[in-house]
Amino acid sequence: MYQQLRIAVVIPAYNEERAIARVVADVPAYVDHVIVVDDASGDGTAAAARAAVADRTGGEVVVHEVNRGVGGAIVTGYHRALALGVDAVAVMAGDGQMDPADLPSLLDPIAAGVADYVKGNRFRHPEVWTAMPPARIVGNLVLSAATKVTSGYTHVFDSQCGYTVASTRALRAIDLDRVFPRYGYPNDLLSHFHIAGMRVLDVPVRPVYGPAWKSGINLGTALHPIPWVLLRSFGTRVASEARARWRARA
Ligand SMILES: Nc1nc2c(ncn2[C@@H]2O[C@H](COP(=O)(O)OP(=O)(O)O)[C@@H](O)[C@H]2O)c(=O)[nH]1
Ligand SMILES: [Mg+2]
Repeated sequence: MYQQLRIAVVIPAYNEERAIARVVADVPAYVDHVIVVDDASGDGTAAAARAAVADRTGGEVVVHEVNRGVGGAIVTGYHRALALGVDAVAVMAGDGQMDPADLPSLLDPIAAGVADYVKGNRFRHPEVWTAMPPARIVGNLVLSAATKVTSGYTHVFDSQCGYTVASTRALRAIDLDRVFPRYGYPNDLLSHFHIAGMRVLDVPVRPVYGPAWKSGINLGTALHPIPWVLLRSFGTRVASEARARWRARA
């Protein structure tokens, strides 16, 4: 429980056998459910995750038979969290890039009832310019600027930050299974929330890039499919909101 809220943490994990035990162990004790989603890893992630969750009540591992992508793994975790009846669901990556000390800042606006979805913004943290690799900074600035336009949330930045908390109200307001499942997922998710009229906020979080840092994102995935996903979610959002305005007038 955190301020009267029952909390689940969803941890998407793909080939994270070395990091996953630490990530699970570091989830704060006030979190009621820890759901690790192993996205059909080729290594020992599932076994390592099972051993890690055995040490805490409310921990479980869901295993995908086939790889669905980071967004697909998060959506599986969201469905499970909704079934468990929690009030808010956080996402913390299986590679340890989220600092558990930042979780209260993400939960507070939900607990106070002033936001439906809260995400991290590493550009509001002083360490970003030294901690984040330069190529990442450039790519992120471009995608974050584009996502302001496509999602309609002009006050939101650091679109690629995966550290988030959603209220269950927000998760029920959209069709989770229609959100793009691979890289481009966080950008598309924001468009879905905008159509549903959800209040989105970003809060400073610490950028974490450890010595063993790696990512599935490269220039190839950044150039394809993310721009197409952005175009599609922009088109869908604008069309859907125009239809809603037209219906309200009629
Ligand atoms: N690369 C990759 N990561 C996945 C996949 N499914 C789940 N994940 C997890 O999603 C999280 C974010 O992925 P990562 O490649 O680190 O992205 P980045 O941190 O945004 O650069 C990690 O915890 C991965 O283990 C997948 O299909 N591919
Ligand atoms: Mg990562």
